[in-house]
Amino acid sequence: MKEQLEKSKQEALAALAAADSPAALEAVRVRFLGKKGEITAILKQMGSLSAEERPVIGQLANQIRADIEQALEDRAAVIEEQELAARLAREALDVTIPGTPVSLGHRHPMSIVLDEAKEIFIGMGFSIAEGPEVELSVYDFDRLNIPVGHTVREWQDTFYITRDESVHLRCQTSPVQVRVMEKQKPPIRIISPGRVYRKDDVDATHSPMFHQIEGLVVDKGITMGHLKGTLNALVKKLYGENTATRFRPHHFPFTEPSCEVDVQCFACGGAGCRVCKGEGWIELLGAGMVHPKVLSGCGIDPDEYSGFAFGVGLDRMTLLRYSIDDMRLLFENDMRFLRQF
Ligand code: 2U9
Repeated sequence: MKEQLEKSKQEALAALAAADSPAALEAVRVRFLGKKGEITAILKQMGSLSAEERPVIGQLANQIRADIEQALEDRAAVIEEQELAARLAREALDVTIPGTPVSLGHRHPMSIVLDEAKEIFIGMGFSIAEGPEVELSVYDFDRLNIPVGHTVREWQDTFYITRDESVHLRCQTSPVQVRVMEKQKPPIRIISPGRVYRKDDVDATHSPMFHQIEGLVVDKGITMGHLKGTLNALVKKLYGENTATRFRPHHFPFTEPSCEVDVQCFACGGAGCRVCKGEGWIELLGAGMVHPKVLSGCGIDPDEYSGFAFGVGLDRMTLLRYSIDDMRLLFENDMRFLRQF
């Protein structure tokens, strides 16, 4: 029996040395120390031993069981360590490797100029208003004193959505102001930047889609003086404190009186050059006092309130600002051009 026990012990130690996973270890434990294991089976035969042999074999069996248990524990520790090392190697994360750089874009030149204009107007107490690009002709034409038969309502000028001409792509952002006037009582001080559409052929100064910033102020006692003060402040902030302006009479259906505003050429100081085409002045925007018919059409009493409005092409402002001589560059998304800003 003693030999049997020693043999089992040797076999158990050899099996443990060969075991390379917790599952293999468990199999060895069951094989030798389990209820039906080899050592247990040997111990069950102890009844056949003499009274002198029994304690000796019993002690030896306990010793061997303890040795195997100890060997199991040692081997388990080794396997655990090996598994951990393997897992660490497998899941190694080198936090010192430089990350993949995220390539950040930057603002389009028109966004830069628009943001600047917004800042200036917000500084003067204006809010920003937005509205739909697909607009009802009632808002874009009728309410603005542009009756049926006016040239901008012609098919060659306007992108109509419906055959009855009641819906079209807005050709100015003025309907945004109309919508605000309908909802809000004066005082009103808003600008409405956005895309507008006209059926123009593309060339260096025209595009069927361009951008406007329009503004509207309505309150009691608003005069042409407020209009001039506001637009002069805008021009000086955009083009420098010493920039001179010129207000010329003009006609718009939605304002009366109306004017166009020129800035003295910032390239030549008014002497005449390529930028101002020899004029000394550059046309920048249109403006005027809101027509009484427009006010009353939007539910505002023209005897109580008056207002001024203006419109400026953001594209044109951007071309002037950066001395760009072709509008198409703003829309072509050529990175060689855009990267310069
Ligand atoms: C309401 C009443 C009046 C908006 C105005 C202009 C003058 C103007 C164009 C110039 C060149 C825009 O970029 S452009 O095509 N605009 O000259 N726009 S007054 O007048 C309004 C707007 C809304 C209710």
